[in-house]
This record gives sequence, structure tokens and C-alpha cells, in this order.
Amino acid sequence: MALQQFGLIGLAVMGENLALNIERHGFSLTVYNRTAEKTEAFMADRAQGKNIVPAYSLEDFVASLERPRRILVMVKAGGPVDAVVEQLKPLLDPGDLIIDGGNSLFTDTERRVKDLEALGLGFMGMGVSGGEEGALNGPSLMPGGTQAAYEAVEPIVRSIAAQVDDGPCVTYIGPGGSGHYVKMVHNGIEYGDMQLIAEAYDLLKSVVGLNASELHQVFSDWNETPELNSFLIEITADIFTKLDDLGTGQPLVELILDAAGQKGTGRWTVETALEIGVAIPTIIAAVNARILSSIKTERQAASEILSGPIAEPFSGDRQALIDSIRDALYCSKICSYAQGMALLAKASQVYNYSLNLGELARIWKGGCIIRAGFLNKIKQAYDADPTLANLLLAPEFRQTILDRQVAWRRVIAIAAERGIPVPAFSASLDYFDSYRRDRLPQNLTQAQRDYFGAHTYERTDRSGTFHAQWF
Ligand code: NBP
Repeated sequence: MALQQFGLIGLAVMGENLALNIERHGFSLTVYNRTAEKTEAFMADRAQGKNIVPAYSLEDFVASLERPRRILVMVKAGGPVDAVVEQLKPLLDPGDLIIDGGNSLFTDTERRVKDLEALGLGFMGMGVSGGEEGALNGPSLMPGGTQAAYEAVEPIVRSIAAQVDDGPCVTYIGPGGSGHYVKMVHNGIEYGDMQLIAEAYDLLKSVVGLNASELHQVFSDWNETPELNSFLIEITADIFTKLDDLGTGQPLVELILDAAGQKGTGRWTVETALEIGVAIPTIIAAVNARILSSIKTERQAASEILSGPIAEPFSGDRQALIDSIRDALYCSKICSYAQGMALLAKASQVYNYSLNLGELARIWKGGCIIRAGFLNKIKQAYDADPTLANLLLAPEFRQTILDRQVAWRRVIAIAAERGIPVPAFSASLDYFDSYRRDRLPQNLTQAQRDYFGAHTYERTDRSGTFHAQWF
């Protein structure tokens, strides 16, 4: 039997769809799944008639592949990846390459790279974004590892990735765990985007009083603007058109329990930011919002006891407020991306990843959940100045915020007056105001630290380290 060009392990949602995508682009492949029934079902259904062969043992799987072997692992992150790697190790030959396409923690990837490279094997951590549909029709891919490993998979990843005006949504990210690091921060940014959209929805519904069909119209209109045109705004507009199938006739979204889950990448983004000292308040607010939403029973009990302001129905200019909410959403989004990019820039230094931030914005333009026209502006900002300290300083974004900040501040003030939480809008504005202010009140914090703990302080008028006798 002719040897297959590529191997794929793990036939859940992502693995199945990636297998079909790879085959559609002309690469033969062998697939394997721990539970044989899944492989059988896949072969009998979606893989029928395709250039895909099944393997029912890892020995047969490995033996079926041309050398050096290229094996994509799409299993649950964590222990399952280690389990698969341990089983593969004795079966592989030097030069073979394992690619972990799951949402693995980047430190796990760093460990696996070291472990496998010591054995002469290659290991890549590749972020894959776009969910089921992206995996099938073109995801955004973030492969990290050695240059040689990338070159071994380049023809495949370039052809299966989403294609945009300036090329496929894949690039060599950098060494070690950089691919998974970038994917993690991508997901953190996704958390921020989703929370900001949720806050805009809350204001449009609770203050402006829009119903589902009006909400659909507003989000559809916003999706036509160059600033907000994006996959997440598009699906949000769609969501408001979906009526309940179970006979209530109501918009489905209003019947969905308001308790959001999270799988880990949002939390990991917060953890790494704290670890390397980068402020990402919008993304932290988004993670916190999900955590608070999840204590539904406790919130319900609290709502019987704690009261907020009693607000009159909104009687001002509805369209003007809708436009202001749009501006607040866009300014907040800029701040959220500024934080995500600042985190990537710092991580690039700390971990020697040599990340190209403009190129990252480019590969997120298609395929992934945060795909948006706006990413082109970010790419242009980094193309114009690759050493940009913060996106907020780019002329395009500086001007945008200058033009819209009155509206942004007004929206947050209205929310506060009416007791409507907008944690990510507020965190974004606080980020902007903190970043742009020459003097912050942390002189007092330093004085307190020196007072109670002799932590010392620096002065504004002379160099050196000082300690005062405060009492
Ligand atoms: P899951 O994350 O649900 O994992 C299921 C797969 O892992 C099955 O093939 C399962 O085999 C296999 N598996 C497990 Br669980 N334990 C194993 C073990 N000890 N040894 C071998 N195989 C094992 O699949 P998914 O949703 O397709 O996601 C795959 C990866 O891609 C994950 O890391 C996920 O976070 C990431 N990702 C998912 C999405 C998405 O939209 N779903 C998007 C982007 C990235 P079995 O059939 O024998 O149980």
C-alpha cells in the first residue's frame, strides 16, 4: 500500500473536520482515534470515498505514514496529549514530527518540545481557531516550533488555512510554545470581544428598550461599518432572529440561562499577564463577568435584598444613544486589543519568541472567531511602526478615540446612573485614562508602602532610593 502523506489522531469535532479539509487540499492521510467506533463511524460516513485510510492501532497508524512522518494530534488538552505522545514515542524515528493542534497550555508545549527534541523528534504546538466550521473550510493557524518543523508542514498548513486578501491565515509564529501562547491570547481577546458585545446588548435592551428584531437591525447595521464589521457582530445579529423551537415563540436568546462557562484559555491569559506584569483589565473583566454570571442562584437571592437606582425610562434621543453605544463598543474594543497586543509584545521579550505583531493581526483576519475588518487597521499600524509601544498611540486609533471619547464616557455614566454593570466598557476606559495620564496616584501607594514596610521610594526630582521616617 502506498504510504500516506499525513497522519491525524483524534476524531472529535476538530479532528474530523481538519481531516476532511486536509484531504480536500490533495493530501492523503491516515486517521486514528482511541475509540475505534468513532473511526468506523467517520469512515462509513463523512470520509467515505475520500483519500483517507483508517488505522485501528498506533503501530499500524505509524507504519502507514511516509517518512519523515507528520502527525497532527487533535485530542483534549492536558493529560490526553501526554498519553498520545508517550504512546507514539517508541514507534517514531528521528526526524518525525508531532503537531499538537489542541488548546494546550504553552508551558506544557515548552516541556514537550524539550522532551521530544532530546530524542531527535520534532514537536510543534499549533493554535487552531475557527471552531468546527473553520476547521472544515479554513481556520486561522498559529504554528510554533522550529523553522525546520514549520517548513515540513508549510505546504499543508498554507493550503488548509482560511485565505484572505493578503494570503493564507497562517504564518510561522516562533519557537517553543509560542504558537500556543499566541492562541491563548487570541482566546483572551475573544473573551474581551464577547463581553463587550454583551454589554452593548444589555444597554440597547435595558436602557434604549430595543426588542429582538430591533437588536437584529442595530447589530446588522453595525456589521456594515468598517470599525465593527466582524464574525462576532454578524453572529450576534443572527442570534436575535432565532425563535425558540419549543413552542414559546419567544426569541431563543432570552430563554438561555445567563450563566457563562469557560474552558481555561481566558483564565490562562489572565494568569500569564499577571505573571509577566502586563495590565489587561478588559480581558480580566471579561473573565470575571463569566465567573459572576455563573453564581446564578446566589445572584437571584441577592436581587431580592439589594437594590440599585430607580431610573426613569430613557426619554432622550434613542438613535443618538444607539450611536454612542456603538462608539463606546469600538473604543473599548481598541483598548482590549491594545492590551492583548501589549501582552504579546512583552511575552515575546520574556520568552524570546520574536513575535511579529502585524503578522499576527493579519492571520486573524480570516478563519478565526475574532476575525474582523478592524484587524487590518492593526496590521497597518504595526507595518507603519513595528516598535509601536501601544496600539493606542497609532495615529488611526488615537484619532478614533479622540473623536468618540465623549460618547464613550457618556454611555458609561448612563450605565452607572442606572445600575447596569458594564465592567469591560469601564475597564477599557480606565485603561485608556490610566495609560494617557502623566501622573497617577501611586505616589501615595509608594508612601504607604514605605510607611508600613520600609519598602523605599524613588523621587520625581532626583535619582536614588529613599526611605522616610514617617512617624
Ligand atoms: P475534545 O477536546 O472534546 O477531545 C476529544 C478527543 O480526545 C477524542 O478524539 C478523544 O478520544 C480524545 N482523547 C481523550 Br478525551 N483522551 C484521550 C487519551 N487519553 N488518549 C487518546 N485520545 C484521547 O475534542 P475537540 O473539541 O475536537 O478539540 C480538540 C482540541 O482542539 C482540544 O484541545 C480543544 O481545546 C481544541 N479546540 C477546539 C475547538 C472547538 O471548537 N471544539 C476549537 C479550537 C481548538 P475518544 O473518542 O477515544 O474519547
